[in-house]
Amino acid sequence: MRILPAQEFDLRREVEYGSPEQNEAVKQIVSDIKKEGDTALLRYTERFDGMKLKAAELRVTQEELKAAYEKVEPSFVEAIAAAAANIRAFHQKEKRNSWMDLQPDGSILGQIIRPLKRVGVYVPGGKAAYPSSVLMNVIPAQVAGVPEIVMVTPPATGGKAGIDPYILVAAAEAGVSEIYRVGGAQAIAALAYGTDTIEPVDKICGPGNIFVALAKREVYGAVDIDSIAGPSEIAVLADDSANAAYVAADLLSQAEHDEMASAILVTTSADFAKACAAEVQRQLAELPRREIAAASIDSYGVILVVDSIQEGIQVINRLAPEHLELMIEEPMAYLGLVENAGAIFLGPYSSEPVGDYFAGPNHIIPTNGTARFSSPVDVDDFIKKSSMIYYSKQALLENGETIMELARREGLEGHARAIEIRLQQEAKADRKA
Ligand code: HSO
Ligand code: ZN
Repeated sequence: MRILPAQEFDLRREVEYGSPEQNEAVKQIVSDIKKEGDTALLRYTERFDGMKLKAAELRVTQEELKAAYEKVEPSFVEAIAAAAANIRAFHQKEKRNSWMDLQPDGSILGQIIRPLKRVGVYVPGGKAAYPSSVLMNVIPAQVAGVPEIVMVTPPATGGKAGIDPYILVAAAEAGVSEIYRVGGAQAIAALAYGTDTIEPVDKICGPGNIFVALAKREVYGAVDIDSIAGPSEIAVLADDSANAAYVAADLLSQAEHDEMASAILVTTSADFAKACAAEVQRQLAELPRREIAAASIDSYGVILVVDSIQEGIQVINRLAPEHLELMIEEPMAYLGLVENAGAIFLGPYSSEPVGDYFAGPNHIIPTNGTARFSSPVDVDDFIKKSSMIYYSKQALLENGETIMELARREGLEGHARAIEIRLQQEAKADRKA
């Protein structure tokens, strides 16, 4: 792993996706699904997934869900249920309530919180089909109160026909039973615009390949979408009190996700930098996914040496990493200085996979520096708010002139008169009384 002084590293990371040809292809698919519905959906499923299906076969049956349980280890079912319980408990704390505020003049102002009605969760096929990500998308929507959650996933996994049983079990454990075997841009378009078989949704979330990401961008506006997730990132801030083997293992835990994942160590100790670089090499050689992890470490991995923990935190704040580990002697003392990081792991026992799978917080976290202005997926992503205004007569009489002044300043006489007519009529009625 390269070791550099922090000043010599460009902290801005930009990962761009999507060629013009890919964009064109996605536009075509989306428009075909919009026009032809199921017919186009089945045609693209045959073309891209090699599965010739009838419309009636698109939905995964209850028997298939039951059969999936036979194919996975009972210990997996227990593990996923335990994780789901922790994730649910954490997200319950995020829930917000509608509120109303009674004003002294008798008006009532408030905000009404409602869940979205129908949400679609995309689950990719192939090597990035993570049961844990099913939980991370579905559970916040459920906690928000979304009554209809539907899942789509390609009908073949890693070249084999059939949906990964671990994905089906995760869905069933989370409580999702409406599942369709469709994937790619065609699945996103079907969710957005609906077909005879698939009812349209209000929001689409979940990770996918480049075609899925481009399709989500294409249908945005007709439906809401989640943010487009980039490759995983980890930054570790360590001093020489840290355990180099632990830090190296945590860096590799994210490097193994993707050749484009980024693992960065920021450290106050040149000796620790060397020890950690050696550990990364040692552990990398033993890692089953060493090819992916090595590619990530070679292209995007770096160890930055800084003079102080404060300087290290400045570097972190500029990186705005998806995950940050504070492997320093007194992590709590420095927590307040961290401004930009999607998820912060403190101390030697809070290894990142604890958060990826089990602790409770969501593992869908802003990447690519977007932690500067955005947040991990949470219950708020699945609600909408309505403002509510009940104005009393007293309030309108007291404030009517002010409102009219503002309206006339904007040249909107109709607005002013909507107020004025009330002020005049109420004054007349009061005179009569
Ligand atoms: N670290 C990944 C999430 C994940 N890890 C899923 C394992 N499975 C992105 O935050
Ligand atoms: Zn991970």
